[in-house]
Amino acid sequence: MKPTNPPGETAARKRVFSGIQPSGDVHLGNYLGAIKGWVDRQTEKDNFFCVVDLHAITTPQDPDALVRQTRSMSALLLAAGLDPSLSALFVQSHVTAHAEACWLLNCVTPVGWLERMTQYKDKAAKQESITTGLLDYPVLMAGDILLYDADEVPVGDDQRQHVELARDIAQRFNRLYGDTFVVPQAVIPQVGARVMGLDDPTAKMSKSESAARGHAVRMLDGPDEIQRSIMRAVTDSGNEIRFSDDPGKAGVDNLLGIYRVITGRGEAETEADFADARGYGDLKARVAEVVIDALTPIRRRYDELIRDTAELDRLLARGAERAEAVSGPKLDEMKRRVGLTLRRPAHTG
Ligand code: AQP
Repeated sequence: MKPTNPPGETAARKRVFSGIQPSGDVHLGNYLGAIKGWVDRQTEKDNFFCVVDLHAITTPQDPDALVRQTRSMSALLLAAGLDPSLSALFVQSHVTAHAEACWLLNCVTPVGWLERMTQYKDKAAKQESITTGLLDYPVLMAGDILLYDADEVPVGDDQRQHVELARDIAQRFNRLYGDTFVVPQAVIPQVGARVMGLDDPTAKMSKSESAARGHAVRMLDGPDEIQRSIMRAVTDSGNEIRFSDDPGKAGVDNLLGIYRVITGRGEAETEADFADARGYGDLKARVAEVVIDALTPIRRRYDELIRDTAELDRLLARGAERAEAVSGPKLDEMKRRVGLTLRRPAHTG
């Protein structure tokens, strides 16, 4: 059962699913590449957003920190504007269908498909011992998406390959067992889909690097910290402030991209805004200003929300109930399709 339209509305709203890991510090890349789009379009869609703690444990996590970070991430998404009356927000491990769906999908996914994933290869190269969980990360993600019959998966550019894999898995399951899943589409923003590190504009801004000095603006940084990070951003030895594909100008291009997504200005308008700038110092100062203006209200709302953990937990429980109402029947359908229908008798004695 898919559409959940408000009364009076006829055409089914598109179903949206996306997730974010409660690991490391959330940064400007996560905000501009994913979270901002979720918030801006939530009135038009039927939304499910998930704090993916099962994904987080594919790399080692401190157990107490994981609990704290799962709440913290949830509070941050609400502070950024996710509205629980429009969007179901829940924790992945609260809805057991996700782990079960992953197993069923594992059994139709060739291991070669997973070994080809760029993110797996990058992360595996940095670790001495690679877990099965890390390899299986994209199948768990496919389960997340397919359980909700999501039409759209709004993500940053780094997740494009994983959404394509979810499509391949859906199509293979549909072929083997009959039409079961909607084949989802990745929705990737035109600008902001790959925010680059401030210390190295050739590599994407990343959670695992965000503790490193000068790499990222973290969503909960205060104004001074934001200002310091942006003023230190690596640029080049020139002085031209314009968008460019030249790898040597990637730092300036990145700063202009950040400015453009936050202000909603077009490319030409953005360049015109800096026509009177006196060098890169001016560019950085103005970019810092718009970032501070965007993140300060979010940080203030977060400080309030994180104090009331009981209310936060209640909201997440309500989100999980809404998620279960959709994913539970879908998991039953998957089980039926593959032949897991033998009922266990109520009594053994
Ligand atoms: N630099 C980025 N620019 C634009 N979008 C980004 N995303 C991540 N980095 C950038 C998008 O943020 C969403 C949530 O990310 P995640 O936590 O699920 O995944 P992630 O890719 O693990 O986050 P990081 O920052 O890259 O952490 P590391 O490097 O530790 O794995 C996703 O939609 C993602 O595309």
